[in-house]
Amino acid sequence: MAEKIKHAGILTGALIGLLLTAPLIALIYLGQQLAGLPFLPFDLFDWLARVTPGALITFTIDRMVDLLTLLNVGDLSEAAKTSEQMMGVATVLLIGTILGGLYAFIMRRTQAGQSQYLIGMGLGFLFGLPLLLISNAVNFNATADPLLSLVWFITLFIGWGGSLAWIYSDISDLPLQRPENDALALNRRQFLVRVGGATATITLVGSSVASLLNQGDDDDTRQQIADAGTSNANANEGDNDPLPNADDPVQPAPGTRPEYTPLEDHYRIDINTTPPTLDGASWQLPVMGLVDNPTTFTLESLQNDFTQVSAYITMGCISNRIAGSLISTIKWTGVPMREILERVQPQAEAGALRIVAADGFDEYVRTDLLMSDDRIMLCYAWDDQPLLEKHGYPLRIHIPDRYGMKQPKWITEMEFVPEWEEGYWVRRGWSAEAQVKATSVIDTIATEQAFQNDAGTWLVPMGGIAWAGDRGISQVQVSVNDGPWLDAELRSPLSERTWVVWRLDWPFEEGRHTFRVRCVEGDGTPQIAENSGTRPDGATGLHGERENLRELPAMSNEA
Ligand SMILES: Nc1nc2c(c(=O)[nH]1)N[C@H]1C(S)=C(S)[C@@H](COP(=O)(O)O)O[C@H]1N2
Ligand SMILES: [Mo]
Repeated sequence: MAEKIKHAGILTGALIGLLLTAPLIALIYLGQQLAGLPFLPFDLFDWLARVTPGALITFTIDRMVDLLTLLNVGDLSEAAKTSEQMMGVATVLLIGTILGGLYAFIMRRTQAGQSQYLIGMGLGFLFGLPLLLISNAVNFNATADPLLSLVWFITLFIGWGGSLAWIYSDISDLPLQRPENDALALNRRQFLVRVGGATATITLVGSSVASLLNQGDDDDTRQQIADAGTSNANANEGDNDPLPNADDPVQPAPGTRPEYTPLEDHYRIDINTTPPTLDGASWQLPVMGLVDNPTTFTLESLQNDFTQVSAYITMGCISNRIAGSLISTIKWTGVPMREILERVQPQAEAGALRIVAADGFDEYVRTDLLMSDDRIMLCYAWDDQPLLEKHGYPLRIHIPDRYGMKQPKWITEMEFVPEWEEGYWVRRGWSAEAQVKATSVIDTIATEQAFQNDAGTWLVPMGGIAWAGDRGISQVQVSVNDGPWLDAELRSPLSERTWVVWRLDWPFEEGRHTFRVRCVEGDGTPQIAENSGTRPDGATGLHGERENLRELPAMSNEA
């Protein structure tokens, strides 16, 4: 009769599961960096974000943004990405922990001493298989051979399960307390500490090597960007391509955000933890459906066979809060959509264009709108260089006056269909039209740069931006402590599709003040003052800043 083994507890099993999942993730990361294999934790998060009901995912993202705002994290869209990535890794750790506990539970229940390795490896397989299927469905970046991928992950996950069985059985063989007559023997706790040490070492070494490789990649892309030629990002600094309003007498108040967003600072929002990687040379854009002349375009033909147009454009995300950072201005270059329409000839019954992107994102644009707005552009360059991967390489669309959610990146297919339908975010409860709401923001109250006017009055420069899609800004006003609305000066914008920089030199008064800003659209429509959150139509409400102004630094210098 076999002796009954005293199996370690479920918590111990869970702990072993956790300890083994950390190096597992490190090795997956290493595989990504070394061989372009998919990084499953990110794919898992991307997939979760897709299958989770819109309201729940929006709620979660909103809470996350709240938290990050509270923590005062500098770049919100970057930070949001980082925490999404952390959530992906944490989910995989959690699954590994649960499976470790489950393994211990099975062992205690069945006393399956003989088949322990089979059970462990089976669990490893069950762990890996769904992740692999998910990755297969959502990952567009992995460049590795799918067969290599299969072998790699089966080895890793079965190895994970085998190690789980091995460590668990070793630990179950050990006494809880060290036997008094054997100074070299370990007890369970000491053994676990050793296991922890070993897994931590693998995790650390694996992820450090992968990080180093990753660093190299970043340097490469930066080099490519540098090589790509002239950049507009420093157009302010007076190189060969000055901004069109460089000579405007109204200069931004010190501390106003850059009127032209440097490419590397442009906000980024999409449903991917890492952007799809498309090959521009082999990429094709079929424009099909209800058209007389279905045509497949290459990137080269879009760049060479059609008119090239450029425009300074401000884009904002519908989930940008009042005074949030999910809004930027950059130079867009591409083909007028009109010329594509002329080529393919949409039929009378083509009610809308369905645009499909490489990441599974889709949007519909009404044919009427495409026909009536010549500014709609298929865009292949930002800041005078090919789109960066994260911003939609090789092709994205620009539609004036709409939030970013209506403007797919990484376009792979266009199809004219009979009727307009709800696109990706609309199906998840966001606005069908997503027309930009007027917004105005105080960027700076530059007490440090206060100056005296001819009459000897101290003036504090303050300023910021105002934007109403393509509808223009006719007036910006500031009110101090709910007093009268003072007119700000408006700098001529980079284009009728960009934000307007405003400035007000305010006669200094000591004390605790609340500054509030509002704008008026080009046609006289006032900015909506009533507060409403971002969902579903985009945020409204006035931005305010509270400041406790003591004596000005400049005034004390004077004294
Ligand atoms: N294919 C695809 N296109 C997309 C998205 C996406 O998730 N997938 N996100 C949209 C949203 S919500 C915004 S705000 C803009 C942001 O573009 P940017 O990241 O280049 O600034 O891209 C839009 N286009
Ligand atoms: Mo967005």
